[in-house]
Parts: sequence; C-alpha cells; structure tokens
Amino acid sequence: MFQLSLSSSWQKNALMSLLVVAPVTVACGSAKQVDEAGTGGKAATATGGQGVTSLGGSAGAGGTTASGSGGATSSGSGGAPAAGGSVAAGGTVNSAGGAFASGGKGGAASGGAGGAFGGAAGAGSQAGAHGLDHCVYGYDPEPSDATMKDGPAEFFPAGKSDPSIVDLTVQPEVLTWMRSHNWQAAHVEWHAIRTCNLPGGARGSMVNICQFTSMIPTDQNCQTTGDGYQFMLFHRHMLEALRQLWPKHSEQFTGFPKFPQSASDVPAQWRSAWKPFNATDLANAKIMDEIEKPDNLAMFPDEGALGFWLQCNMGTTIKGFSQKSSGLHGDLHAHWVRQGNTEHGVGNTQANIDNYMFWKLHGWMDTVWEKYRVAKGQKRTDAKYVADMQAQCHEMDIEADIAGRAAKPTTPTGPLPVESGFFHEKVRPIFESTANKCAGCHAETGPEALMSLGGHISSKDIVAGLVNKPAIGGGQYKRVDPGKPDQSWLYLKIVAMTNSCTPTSEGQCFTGPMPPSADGKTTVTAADAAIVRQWILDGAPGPQ
Ligand SMILES: [Cu+2]
Repeated sequence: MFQLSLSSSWQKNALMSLLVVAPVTVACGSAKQVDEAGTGGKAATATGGQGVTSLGGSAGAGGTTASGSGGATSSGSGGAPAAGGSVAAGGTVNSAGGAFASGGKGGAASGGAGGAFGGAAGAGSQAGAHGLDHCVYGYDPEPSDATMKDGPAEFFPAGKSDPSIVDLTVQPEVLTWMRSHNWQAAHVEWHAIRTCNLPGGARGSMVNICQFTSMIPTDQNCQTTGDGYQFMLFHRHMLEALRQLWPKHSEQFTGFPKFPQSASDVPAQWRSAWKPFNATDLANAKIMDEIEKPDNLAMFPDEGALGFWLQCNMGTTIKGFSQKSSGLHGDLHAHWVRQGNTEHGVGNTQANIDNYMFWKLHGWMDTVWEKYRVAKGQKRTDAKYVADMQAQCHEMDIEADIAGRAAKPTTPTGPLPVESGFFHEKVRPIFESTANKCAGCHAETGPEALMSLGGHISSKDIVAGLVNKPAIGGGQYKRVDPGKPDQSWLYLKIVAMTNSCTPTSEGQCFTGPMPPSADGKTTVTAADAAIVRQWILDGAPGPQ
C-alpha cells in the first residue's frame, strides 16, 4: 500500500532550511492553574516517579479507575498514586531521581487538574527506551531510524492508483509507532477536552473525555490566548518527539520553510493539484513569514495571541486581543485535502496526524512561533516554557492512555446500497465535486464538525445526519431545517450568509463560509447553491 516517493530537490530545500531546535515540550496556561498547582504538584511529583518506574503499574490503574467509573473518581485517582509514587521516588535515587523531580514540575505546571491530572500524568507517561520520562529527557531514536525511507510515502485506497488522488503520509514506520502509542486518538482527545465547557459540549471525543473533569483546561478552544499558547506547545511537543524518534528523517517533521506560494513549494505529488491561496491568506502568511519585523511583532502582545490568530476559525474574536483570527490553520488543512482518499487525510480528524502535509503545515506554524519567540528574547530554557512543554507532554500521555482503551475507529469498506433521488443524484455530487471538496474533510470517518457529506457512506446516512440535527458552530440553527433554506446552517454556510447566527447554550457561531475562504466570500457556484436550496425547500427528502 505504501510506496516510497522522494521528491528530492524539494526535500533538500526543506532540509537545508530545517530549523535546529532544542528538544523540549509544552504548555499550560493561566495563572490560576499554576496557583492550584501547589496541591496538584505534590501528587504529581510522587506520581511522576511511579509512572516512570512501573509503566502502567499502579499509577496506570489510577487512570483506569477514572475512566471506568466516571467523573467523581478521577480526583481520587490522583491521590492514590501519589502515595505509591513517593515510594518509588525514594527507591530509585540515581537514574530515576532526576526524572521524578522534573516529572513533578510538569505536573505542577498543569496543576489546574490537581492531583488527578498529576497522577494520571505519571500513569500515562511513556518512558523512552532509556527508561526515563520522555517528557523530561526526550526519546531515544527508534531502531527504524537507520532503515526508514526519507520524505513522504504515497498512499492510495485499496485497489486504486489514480495519481490525481494520491495522498501523502509520513513513513509507515512512523504510522505504526503513532498507532501503537495511541497518538491519533490522543490528538483527538486533546482537542476534544478543550471543548468540554463550550456550548454543545465535547466535540469528537471517542471516550467521553469530559468525564475527567479535573483534566479539563480552563483555557477552552479558541476562547483565550492561553488556548492559543497551548495549541502551539502541544503541536510542538509532537513535532519534537518525532524528530527525536527519527532524527535522520527530521525533514518529515519539519514545516514548510516559508508559506507555500507556488507548486514548486510542495511535494511533486501535489503539484498538479496546486491551487493558489487567496489574497487574504497570502497577506496574512506574509505577516507570519516576516514575523520578526517590528510592525508584525507589535500585532501580537504575546505568543498566545499569535497562536490564537494562527489557529482559530477565520474572524474569531476573543477578549483582550484586538485582532480577528486569520483562519490560516484551517485554510492550510483544507488546502491539502484529497477527496476520495481520506483514510489518512489531513481533513480526517481521527487520522490527520498520519498525513505528511499535516506536519508541513504545523511545522511551518511552529517555525513562525519560534521566530516570534527569538525576536522577543524568549528562550527554550525559560523555566515556565520548559514546565509548560512538559505539561503538554504529560497531558498527551494521559490522553493516549485513556484513549487506548477505547475502540479504534475503522474505515468502513462494505458495499454501499444502490440509491437514487434528488439528493443522491444532484445534491451529493456538489459536496463531492473536486471544486468544493466538502467530503475531503466531511468524510465518513473523523468528519469535521462530526458531519459527513460524502465518502464511503450511504446518502441515506448523510441525510439522516443533516436533517433537524443541531449545527455545530451554527448557533441557533439546525444543519438542515426542511422547507427553510434560510434557516439551514448548511445552506447559509455555502452561500456565506452567516451573520444572523446567534450563540446559544447549545452552539457557538463559526461564521466563516464553507468551503473555507479567507476573504469571507463563497466559492460555491450559484447554480450549485440553488440545487441545495431547492432540495431543502422541497423538504430535504432522503434517497430512494
Ligand atoms: Cu491538532
């Protein structure tokens, strides 16, 4: 299924501009959290030790308890391992001793979660090959570093080889490692837990992650600059861990040196499908590529503001920062979607970290962030930064641990029913057209906004997921309100008429048009929009 393909000249360029970065990881936010750490910290110190010494031992059990019996127990689970931890800490003075101390710090930084979080962190910590806490000491290289291929690997769905749908993943050895360490699932839960306190509740969690109440960060998705900071830290943690595991192949985990401007800036497999970014994206990207210029630096009071501006849906506003977010992150994701080949797609929320372009785009944002930090005189050795990186690493370990017990998502392969009717014949093809590519992100597996618009799924199921279902990000609206296109979020999004959205206790308002378009204008043709409108006017009937 995987064939190596190495686009050597492009890749050498990327390699040459590889930013050399010291391995450290992540982040956690507010002053409030750090204060509470006093209590959490203690448990964390002890627990960190436990986790390191006996991987999945009693500390692991702490995590399990929490997941089995729900919210209330999660704080208990933090306390318990603490005791065991101190034993371990006392026992192994030399090699592990250092790890405990810093493990404790990591826990402390993430203290918002208190004992439970610290405890779980110890539990989930995956020791590197050398047996120390990788959150502190990093990972040793994988044996496959010696033999793995360079560059992206080509991926085709079973039985297909059409070059126009080739997708690019990181090398198979990396995919295997990430799967066995539950990284894909942990990434899902990391994002999901940051929506627990938002209208509509957790989005996309496969394990009801919000039951771990003590782990829920106060900084919720795109609500604060603290969240922007954590976003940058967490993705950097993953980038750095991968570079530690495969140091000879760090190119795979290093971003575009600059925002891609033309087909020659992307791997060969993507060149024929190259589409220019629109002027708004390019202007914003220029600010990022020249972030060290005083005017550009001055736009962002701190790195969290920068993270927010890069990460969040276009046009989002938050308190305490005057700039509306750029939506660059989402636009970059959408740009590399391979419709009809989404198993490892950059738009597949359950598997996007498999994708080679995921690391190119996140790596680019990471490079921008680093330039910002350097320009501001911030150092990799700053104590807060070090603690924040470790906290993100520990959080990911816990989430990997919890997620590892859940059923793994599988890509459906069975035959689809034969269907007909207006939706199936006229509407669905709009979602699946190569111009719109809706089904590249809203596919059958891991769909954005938990809404499928195509892929290996019946039209019956697509319609069932739309009609009278609340819109995620559409405030008071349903996805499709039969007979009422102007009250149907699906329609309002594709015609870019979303201003009437009002946030409710059930839904926020993500008002950017779909497909994503940084200039706020629709890219769906009037003829296509009219077909969708007609279907809704007719009562949004399912297929025959
Ligand atoms: Cu992510």
